[in-house]
This record gives sequence, structure tokens and C-alpha cells, in this order.
Amino acid sequence: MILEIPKIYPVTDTVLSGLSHSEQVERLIDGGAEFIQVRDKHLSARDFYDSAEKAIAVARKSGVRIIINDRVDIALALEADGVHLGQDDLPPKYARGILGDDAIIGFSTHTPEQAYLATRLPINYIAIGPIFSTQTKENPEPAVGLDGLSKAQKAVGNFPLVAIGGITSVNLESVFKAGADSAAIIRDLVSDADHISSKMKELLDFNNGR
Ligand code: TZP
Ligand code: MG
Repeated sequence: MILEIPKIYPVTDTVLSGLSHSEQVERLIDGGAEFIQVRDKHLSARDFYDSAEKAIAVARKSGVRIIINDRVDIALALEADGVHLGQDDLPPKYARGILGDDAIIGFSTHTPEQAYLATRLPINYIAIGPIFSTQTKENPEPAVGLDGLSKAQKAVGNFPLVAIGGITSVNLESVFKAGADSAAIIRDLVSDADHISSKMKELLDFNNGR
């Protein structure tokens, strides 16, 4: 079954927000988020497990889905809804074998060619980025731009496509126009801890034409 991925896909960041993953998840859900990635490039496996466990407990209360970045083992241990993998993580084929058919598996790509190749993998969505320049990711790949996004969309056909990297309320519309099904957003959503819920609402309202 093709994944229906919400248009706005928030990703947590404890450094940018100064908040725990569970606090961010709580605020994002207050703002209307339905599908959230928990991402942490600094914690030990043990601490990421503990922190993601709390985030999942919060999300379960509202039926919100949680995707774990990078760590198939932690997604499995916590019975998370899925995992998001990069080009250098465990290959999706093995992640699928470990997590089973019901898990949501997302896969990062950085060129239209990689996006095309990803359509053959046992995954549920393809992410392409960075679309614009970003300071959130360490050592980011070159920005693919709206042109690269549009090429990737043509290459993947109706495979769910998530755009990521430098997306804000200002350029959001351009990303959908270029063919993204969903926009994954970190900095613009979580960097101002007091306005995470209102920012989430603003992005959803904007997208709904209000
Ligand atoms: N992958 C490509 S760009 C990026 C990741 C994880 C970071 C996106 O963060 P932001 O703050 O929305 O640019
Ligand atoms: Mg990764």
C-alpha cells in the first residue's frame, strides 16, 4: 500500500530547540503534526533509546506516528512506526527484514539518479535533499535546488517523495510546486522553542490555503 505521508513532516533536533525529543514531539502534536521523525546525531545508543522511548509514549497518546532516524535497532526495540535511513546506514533490504512488512522505511537520496535507484528498494518513501542550503546537517551534500527536486519527482513517478533541506514557510509552496509530496523541516519548525506549536499550525494552515 502506498504511504499517505502528511504534507508537513517535522524532524526533532535537541541542539536547535534546547528541548528533549519528547517535549518537541508534544509541542509539534499540539500544533497538529501527525508524523514526526526523531533525529539525534549526538546521543549514545542508550540515551537515544531512553529519549526516543519517551517521545513515542507521548505520540502514542494521540496516535501520531514516530520514525526513528538511522537506528534500526532502536526502532525495533521501541516498536516505532518506522525508520529513516541514509545512504551510509544499514541497507533498506536488511532493515525491512528486521522490522517487517508493516514498518515505514524512508530513505535519503541526494541526486535525481539516487532517487530513481531508490524506487527499486523495499521502502515507503524517498527523501531528496538538501533542496536549499542548510546549516542543520553536518557536511551536507550539494543543494539539488528546485530543479533537482523536479527531476527527482519525474524519476520516481508516484513513489512518495519528501523534500528536505532549508525548507521554510517562505519557500514551502515552491517545494510542493516542484513535485514534493511532503516537506521535512527542522530549523524553521523547532529552533524557536516557544513557537513550535504555532509554527506547526502556521505551516499546516498555509498549506491548507488559510
Ligand atoms: N538531510 C538533508 S538536509 C537535512 C537533512 C537531515 C537537514 C534539514 O534541516 P533544515 O533545518 O530543515 O534545513
Ligand atoms: Mg542516517
